[in-house]
Amino acid sequence: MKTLWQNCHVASMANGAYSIIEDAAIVTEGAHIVWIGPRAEVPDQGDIKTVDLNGAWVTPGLIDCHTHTVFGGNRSGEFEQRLQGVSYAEIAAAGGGIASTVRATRAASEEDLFASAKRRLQQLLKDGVTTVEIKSGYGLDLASERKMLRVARQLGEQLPVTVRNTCLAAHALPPEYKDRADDYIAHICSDMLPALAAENLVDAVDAFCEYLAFSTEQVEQVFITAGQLGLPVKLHAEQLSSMHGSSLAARYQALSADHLEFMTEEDAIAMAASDTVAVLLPGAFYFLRETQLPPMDALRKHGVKIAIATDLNPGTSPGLSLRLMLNMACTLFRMTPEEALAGATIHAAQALGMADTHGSLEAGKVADFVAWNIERPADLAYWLGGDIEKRVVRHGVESTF
Ligand code: DI6
Ligand code: FE
Repeated sequence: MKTLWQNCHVASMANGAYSIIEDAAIVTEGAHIVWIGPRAEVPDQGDIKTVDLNGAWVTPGLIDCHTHTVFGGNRSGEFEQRLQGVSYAEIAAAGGGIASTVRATRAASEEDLFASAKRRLQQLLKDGVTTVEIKSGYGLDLASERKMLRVARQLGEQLPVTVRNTCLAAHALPPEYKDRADDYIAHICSDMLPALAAENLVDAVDAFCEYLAFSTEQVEQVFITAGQLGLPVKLHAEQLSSMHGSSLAARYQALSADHLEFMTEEDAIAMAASDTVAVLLPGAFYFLRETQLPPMDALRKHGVKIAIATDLNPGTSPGLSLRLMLNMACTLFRMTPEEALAGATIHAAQALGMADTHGSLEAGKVADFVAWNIERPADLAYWLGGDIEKRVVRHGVESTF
């Protein structure tokens, strides 16, 4: 059965621009879009169900392409410490930071992790997200990384959202490998990644390339293993310092390099050549009170595609609204609302390797879209959070919340 969605305007985001269609219509069949264009030109569909969208603006379903939604515990105490002047690096060096979330995540049951992650994910969904990436990386041993990735898979089965799993075993050094980072990387490559991939728990592989995490040489070992397993790679790079991890990511045809405040123009040139998406995370920039801006001019000059994500995590970005991140991308990074929306739709889809099927509204693509009760597309980046009245359609079916 086909459905005709009409009485709406569309920002299709094809080619990374609004690509506006006023007084539009969308025809879906099953989970896919079969026709989209001006309402006056809809081809005769015969018997069809019709839905009136009351003049709403329709965009692709939002895609949050970088999150750490699954974790145990709470770090608001560290937030208070940082407000007293203790730095993120100092907290990490004293055994807090990522290590404290690792302790809490290891101690949590799969059921508890699912319940807390579900509450957070529901916030994102209520904000129009239809696809989300979820990273592991707070387990740091095989059983705990498996537990996190199983919870992420379950979230995708039980909630109206497409979940992509990323294995971030190379997020931090677990305590049992203290001063033995090379050994931990070898364990990831010979034991953890092959086992988790064999259990179909991994869609992509990520690492944290940073002086307080892993070196480019260590990250490269992880990338080589991912390649042998047929998995695409991504990288947390140049968040706190410049190590040219983003150039390394580009050499390995990474889907994305993420954070990037300290990247150089040479890194941008390398990323453009490999069509690696720059995922910018204004929530982490804001929450850490970072002052070094990502090099927006170099990214634009060399045509690097830019995505925006929440980085939802307990330490550096407890962000539960992707639309709020669009606003921050405009205010803090001087992006336009149109660039920001492309960053949470078509460019985010590319950062997950899904641009052929998701991220824009075109015939043949998956029918994931949101009909927003707004006056202009820029309103999505204008309001600071809040709950905009909307209807969310996923796989051609309206979601209820
Ligand atoms: N960069 C981040 O911002 C998060 N991970 C990473 O590699 C922070 C994770 C945390 O502090 O818990
Ligand atoms: Fe992150």
